[in-house]
Amino acid sequence: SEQYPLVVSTWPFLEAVRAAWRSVDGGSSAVDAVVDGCSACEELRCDGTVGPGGSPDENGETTIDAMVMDGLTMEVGAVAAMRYVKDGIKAAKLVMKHTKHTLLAGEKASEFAISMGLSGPTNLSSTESINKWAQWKDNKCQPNFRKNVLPIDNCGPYHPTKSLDLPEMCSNTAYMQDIDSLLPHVGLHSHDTISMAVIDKMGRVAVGTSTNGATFKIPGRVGDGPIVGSSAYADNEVGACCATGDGDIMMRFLPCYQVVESMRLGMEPKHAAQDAIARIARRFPDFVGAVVAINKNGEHAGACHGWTFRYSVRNSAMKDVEVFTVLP
Ligand code: SD4
Repeated sequence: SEQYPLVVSTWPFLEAVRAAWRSVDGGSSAVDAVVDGCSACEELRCDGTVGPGGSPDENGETTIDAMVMDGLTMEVGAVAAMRYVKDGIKAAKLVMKHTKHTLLAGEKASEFAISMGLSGPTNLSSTESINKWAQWKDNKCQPNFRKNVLPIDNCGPYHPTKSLDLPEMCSNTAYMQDIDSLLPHVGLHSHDTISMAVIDKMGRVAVGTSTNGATFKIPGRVGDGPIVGSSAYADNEVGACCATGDGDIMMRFLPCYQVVESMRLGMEPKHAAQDAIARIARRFPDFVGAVVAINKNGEHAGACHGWTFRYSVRNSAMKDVEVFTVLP
């Protein structure tokens, strides 16, 4: 069908989508194209929140959550809170291809990745991540992810995602350009995660995710990135889904599993995406997040809550990547 191949990604990560498109248009498998696309984002350090040198945790360290899923075989590989190795999506693929496991975590994930030939140990900090952390650390009232603890200097307690009017800020282009100066909060930037879906020329579907997770998270925190069915899900029989947003909330609902299963039962991508987001919003009205759904016909649709979402699409009918905007 002329709907294949197809590449879809959260946010306007144009270079990542172009890299995946070159790969899949050249005949690569959906899995390999997803790895090429997400690797491009890691190398470019998309947004300063993917790959090395992004979002530091409470201790100032950058770690990586990543996952890849093959919708043909239903194999998954993932790494969580991986330290000292910059190639998150490649590490995830090594777990998928060379182990019977699905998810490796922490330093042991790093040891595995290095043993399989990825470079490391590497210091994942950058000047940018160190400065960002130092500024946060110096602020006695710094917002953080701890709750039910005595606030420092009576400054808290904080509810990070509640302290900002995100939809308004997202429609403000200054916010997009100069995120750090406007963000007194922790957690989500406007686009902290690449999650990508590809359908290759043979109609095989794959998804992948790579992220540094939430900024100033408690060390050890694992988000939705490496959780299958949460940040992404693929099934050749149906299609795929990619998610971004507040992983601490979203991973309780497996929104991407929900989207794919709803499409399996006959829902259109748009309805499936909206339904998955609505299920979360009913219980957590303040949550911030988005999903993008694709079916096997190459139809795509997004839904979001608490912010304006943008996702990228490339297929053979397009001259270059196109960006779609979804309003909450
Ligand atoms: C996380 N889902 O670790 C990621 C963050 C994200 O847009 O997607 N931000 O919670």
